[in-house]
Amino acid sequence: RDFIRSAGAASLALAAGSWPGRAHAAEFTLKYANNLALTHPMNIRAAEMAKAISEQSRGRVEIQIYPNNQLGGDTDMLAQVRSGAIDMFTLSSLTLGTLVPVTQISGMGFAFKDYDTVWAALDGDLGAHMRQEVQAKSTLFAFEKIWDNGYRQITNSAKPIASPDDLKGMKLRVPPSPLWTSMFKALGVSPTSINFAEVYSALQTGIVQGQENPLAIIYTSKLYEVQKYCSMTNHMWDGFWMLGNKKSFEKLPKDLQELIRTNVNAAGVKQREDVRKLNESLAGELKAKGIQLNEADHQAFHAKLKQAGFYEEWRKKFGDQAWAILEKYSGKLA
Ligand code: X2X
Repeated sequence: RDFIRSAGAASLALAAGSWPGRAHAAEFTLKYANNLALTHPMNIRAAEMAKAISEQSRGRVEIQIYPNNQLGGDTDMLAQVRSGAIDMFTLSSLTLGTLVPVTQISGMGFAFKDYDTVWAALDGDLGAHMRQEVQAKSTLFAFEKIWDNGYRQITNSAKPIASPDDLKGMKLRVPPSPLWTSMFKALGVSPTSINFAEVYSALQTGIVQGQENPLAIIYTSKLYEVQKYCSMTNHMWDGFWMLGNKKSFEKLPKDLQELIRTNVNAAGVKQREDVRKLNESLAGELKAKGIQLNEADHQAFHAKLKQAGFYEEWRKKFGDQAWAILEKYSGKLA
């Protein structure tokens, strides 16, 4: 908690654009937006990253951070980074799939058995394939090292979820992405797509009863204030691509592009360690906040997805080439 509290102050200072020591206007200013709380490791490491880039470029480059949906929801920020209104944006690979469909492939249910497998895939040819598609089919590029979100768990206000049958009739929210909707339809519910910016209020007002996210987000976005149960389904891993607007970066001198790339990727790797540690340590904190945690039957969820034809549906959508790369890491899914 001290780790979060102290670093939160650092990112607050930076978010206000008032980092001490910057004496003059920068030659190049890049706007970076995200959808997470200031205390989430994403913003803690982003604040450090921005400071390092400013110092190493001797003040020539300033990264202005707009955290916590300050510039709108994910759908708005995606439109802004595509147009160049903002220059950088960390977006879930699945929500990016509304623009470049194949980037949803990293969110396949139960695809990665552990973090070694996640990074082997995402830092390997699966991530490379996704980045090539982003580069080829949009005005964006994705930095090499994807940032971590974590394994996702289901929270709700009604009851513990042990198996898919417990989801019956439940009003669940998912982020905007065809794969997320398809996954929960396969599990037997009709999920509602809502940008993260509106999730807390949607839970508070009962528009939806539940949602799914890693523990680090449930904690840092205080969803424990509007949820009673958290069921450890680990139904998928999720990550955030640090996206850049191609034109914004082409304007920069090559040496500054390289300096930014090195620092962005270094911050992403540090953030992964923070998120893994946080996700592994928060069960006690969440219990203390009044959340009732329970283990869920992963086999039952995995079997339900298979029986519903979820894997077969997405193998056809992603195509054999991408699917073969995925199964190198996941093993046979469909
Ligand atoms: O929207 C969500 O649930 C979040 C914060 O995890 C993502 O950005 C995918």
